[in-house]
Amino acid sequence: MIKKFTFGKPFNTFSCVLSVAECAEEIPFGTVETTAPAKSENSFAYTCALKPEDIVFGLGESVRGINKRGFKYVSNCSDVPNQSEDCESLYGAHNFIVISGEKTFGLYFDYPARIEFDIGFTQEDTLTVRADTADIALYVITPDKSAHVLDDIVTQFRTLVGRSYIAPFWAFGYQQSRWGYRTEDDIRSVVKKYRESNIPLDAVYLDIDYMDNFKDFTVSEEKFPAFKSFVSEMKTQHVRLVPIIDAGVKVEKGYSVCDEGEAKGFFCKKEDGSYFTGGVWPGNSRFPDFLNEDARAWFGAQYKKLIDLGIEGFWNDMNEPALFYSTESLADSFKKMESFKGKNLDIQSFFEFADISRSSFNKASDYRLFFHQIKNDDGSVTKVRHDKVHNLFGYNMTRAAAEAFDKITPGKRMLLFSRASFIGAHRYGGIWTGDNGSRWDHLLMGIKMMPSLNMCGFLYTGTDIGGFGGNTSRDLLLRWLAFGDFTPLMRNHSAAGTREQECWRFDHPEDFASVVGLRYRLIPYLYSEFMKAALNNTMYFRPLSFEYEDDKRARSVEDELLVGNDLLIAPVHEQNAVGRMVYLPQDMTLVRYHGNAVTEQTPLAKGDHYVSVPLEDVVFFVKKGHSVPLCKKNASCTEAIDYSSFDVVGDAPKGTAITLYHDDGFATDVSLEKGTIAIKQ
Ligand code: MIG
Repeated sequence: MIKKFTFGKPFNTFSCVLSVAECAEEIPFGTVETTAPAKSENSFAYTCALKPEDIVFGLGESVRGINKRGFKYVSNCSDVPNQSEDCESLYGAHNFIVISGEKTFGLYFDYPARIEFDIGFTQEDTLTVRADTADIALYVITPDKSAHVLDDIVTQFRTLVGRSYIAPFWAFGYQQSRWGYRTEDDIRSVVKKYRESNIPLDAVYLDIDYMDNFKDFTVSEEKFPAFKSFVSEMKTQHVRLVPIIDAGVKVEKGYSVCDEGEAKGFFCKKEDGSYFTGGVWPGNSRFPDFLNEDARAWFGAQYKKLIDLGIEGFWNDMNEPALFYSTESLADSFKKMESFKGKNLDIQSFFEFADISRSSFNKASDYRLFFHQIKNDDGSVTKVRHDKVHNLFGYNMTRAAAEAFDKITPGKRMLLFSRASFIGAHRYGGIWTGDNGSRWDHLLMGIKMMPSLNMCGFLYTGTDIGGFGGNTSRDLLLRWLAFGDFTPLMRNHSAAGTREQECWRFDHPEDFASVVGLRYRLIPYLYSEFMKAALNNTMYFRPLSFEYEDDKRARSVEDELLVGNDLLIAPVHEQNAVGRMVYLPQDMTLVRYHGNAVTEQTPLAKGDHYVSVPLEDVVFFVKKGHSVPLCKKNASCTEAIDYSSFDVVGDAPKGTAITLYHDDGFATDVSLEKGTIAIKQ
């Protein structure tokens, strides 16, 4: 049951697709205090008590545990190049939580600006959600069923916010990226090495260097003299190229995207009506007004330039939006620096001086300098200051692209994912989890983020495998790939200047061929479970506690996940570990994959087990009585996956019918009825 409570005049975020009637009853479970907006900050506060055994799930892309208790999180889409466990905000704003305990209920705060979730941080027995203005729609969701209440609440919520984005089949293959590929030949040699090493590959990413001077929707002729034929050359190798699109549009006379956007008034303006200018990769840039539907349609139409060259997928970046500086903050910095000139600096003032140049990065005051022109139903326009709707910017950039794809390539799925997001964006694209580092704790952080993202509708998601910042190592990359085998987006990505981390660069590339190869053996199962999750509004990754709700041990497990209906994974995430303790919430079969083959299937009883996992092995578990199909042979790309007959792992009685979801991988018109096939063993 979903109850809606409205405070003030909420901004329409379009995150919900169902309209729920206003509830006249008292708010159940908690209390809301509001104060007149003029009076103070924190004019909205929802408070409820937490019992010691309560778990709080949710918040999508955020740091720390699957259980969010004990910390404060702030939904405020942020460019966080050095994310760590103490970051209150990451790139996404996903205001959905579920409190699980004696009473289990979900809360969704539909609100487009900064909002704070104090989950037993200030006081361990209190949850408080605070926002600066009391214009909020609050949805309270209680279970309709008596069992699997967490799944039930999530499905109700997901029905409220609409079906998740579905990626094309090829985007379930292994993908290689690096900020640093410059030319056609760079990419050719990456692909060649993958093929030579028998490590499968389906896509290579083009980071900002493919563009002409970082100008969106251009391709550098110097680096890619014949882009269109290069795209098709790669496609004959079964590799798709996926270019990046940044939110900032370079200010340059004669650059059509800038000229047109300015002429049509589609960029964000300041109070005085002049255009806002911020610095990002292209230097001085304009920011498309993605909250204005005409601007959105216009920006979306630009993607056609690359689609016409054969491109079938994009990643949208820098759309928090990230701002290295604005004209105003830069002037301010210079003024401050000037004031230090000629002074005899003491060490304190030296530190202040040294901090000035970086103080313009993603500065809160810059987000108050520009406005959106929101079109109302009657055609009138409401001007809204950016900070009041900040968390909708990246979401609407993704929406701009997805809505345009429907027109440019009707009926065909495109790959699309974004860095910044809000609930609602999950209908238009996936997200990746942004700039992590080549660190063991970031591998674990990614594992823990997956179920929370799924709760919020983001199913097509994954981490930068191997780590984005810093230098990866062979062991870290192998362990990360063994987890990445199960994430719908399986992409290895790294930052410019870090150690190159394509799989074939490391000793014994055959070990990588086996670990990545397993992904391709499993894709029929993984894709099928993904599609079921998308079409049934369920989760692909679940914490153990969702299924084994009465099992106290299961409720505390944070580094194991259920993948679909049949599998459990317990990734190794510690340096030097040669195995790990695994808690099995029921009897299961341990499946070991080593050297391109299943080498062990051992039944294990419910309980704790020490499982040895050498670096080149992948181990996963199949529920007792279940079986999972594996392709008989390795495939070098998704197109080569053979669906004609399968091996199975697990212990379902012989002859048990196994069905899979399977389709052409491209059509947007999908349904479980149409896609279900019985497989041959
Ligand atoms: O300021 O395009 O998160 O994946 O490689 C950095 C360069 C901009 C941030 C993205 C990252 C990408 C990088 N971008």
